[in-house]
Amino acid sequence: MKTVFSPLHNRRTATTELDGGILIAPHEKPSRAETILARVIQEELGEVLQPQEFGLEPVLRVHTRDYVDFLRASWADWTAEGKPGEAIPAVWPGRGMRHRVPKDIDGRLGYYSFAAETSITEGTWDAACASANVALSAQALVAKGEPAAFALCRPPGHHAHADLFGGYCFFNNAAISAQAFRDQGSRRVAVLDVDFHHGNGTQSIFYSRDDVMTISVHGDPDLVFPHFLGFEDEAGEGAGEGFNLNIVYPPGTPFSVWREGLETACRKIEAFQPDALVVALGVDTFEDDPISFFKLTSADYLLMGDRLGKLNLPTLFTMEGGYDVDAIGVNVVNVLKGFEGARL
Ligand code: B3N
Ligand code: MG
Ligand code: ZN
Repeated sequence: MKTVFSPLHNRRTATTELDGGILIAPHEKPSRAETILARVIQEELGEVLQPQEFGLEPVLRVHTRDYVDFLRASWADWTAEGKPGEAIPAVWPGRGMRHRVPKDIDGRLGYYSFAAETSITEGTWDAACASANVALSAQALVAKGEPAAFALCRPPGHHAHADLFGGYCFFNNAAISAQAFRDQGSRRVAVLDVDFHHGNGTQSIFYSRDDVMTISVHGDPDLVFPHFLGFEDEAGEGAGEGFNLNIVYPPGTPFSVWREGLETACRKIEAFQPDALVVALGVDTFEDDPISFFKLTSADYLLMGDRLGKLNLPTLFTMEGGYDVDAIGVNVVNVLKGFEGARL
């Protein structure tokens, strides 16, 4: 399987994340991508390619123009006011308030975000664009006939809504890729999110559509991020009714239980008969992940990949979460090797 990787991920070097009332060094850090790349090379998964440049057009199929303009200008707008730290939202349009875009950068940071852990920094725009190009380049490989490709995206994307950043995400790489498949002639596309967290952005973007099915298996949002979306009664709306599925598990969930959710998801995808599959691949389901509570082992990721491979669909993997840097490379490549093993 080919991997697409951009060294420009390194432009995203935030030094602050709001966690537990203090600013810590972010969990979402450059060594994550470098460790995965090293394992891809070590295990000889396949060729590693640099991304092509797609411009903003495919991004704007999913994100609003005003959000993209905000993101591009946000660091310059922040520093122009002489703010000393990284750009962190601290005020939101709460219930009963006006949902209009303020002029001031503090107001705009709140308007275009849903959480405060994710700082915007000098190179964030460059890295987010590179990450979308990585996804689109890998998508193009699959669209042109590769059975599968791995988009080693950083920053991740699945929390980003059409006009909201948060959860370490700016552009929704999985959604942008799913839309690209549709725009290139796929009639139906499925997005399966196996990250520990709910793919709230992906769900929201496709919630009223029946051409892109969204499924996420994740930790109970009553207990974990993103807290306000991802419950099992969210099935889609209007034409999209029945085309969104959330499968929720409690703390301590082992693979023996998690795989039942994967099986349910796979059966729903099989019935949908999509032309392409996008897997939002996070490995923060790992037993030693520092911010999550599932108990998957490194060996389990081989079995996860095997089941995904048995779907026998043209498949794009987009990299999402996973914060145990010592294990992230092994776990990600195990999914991809398990997938390829099922296709032999
Ligand atoms: O949820 C957290 C969080 C939880 C536990 C932590 N510990 C135990 C140190 C620290 C932080 N923070 C909110 C931001 C989470 C963003 C999740 C990004 C992700 O992986 N999405 O898939
Ligand atoms: Mg998920
Ligand atoms: Zn996650």
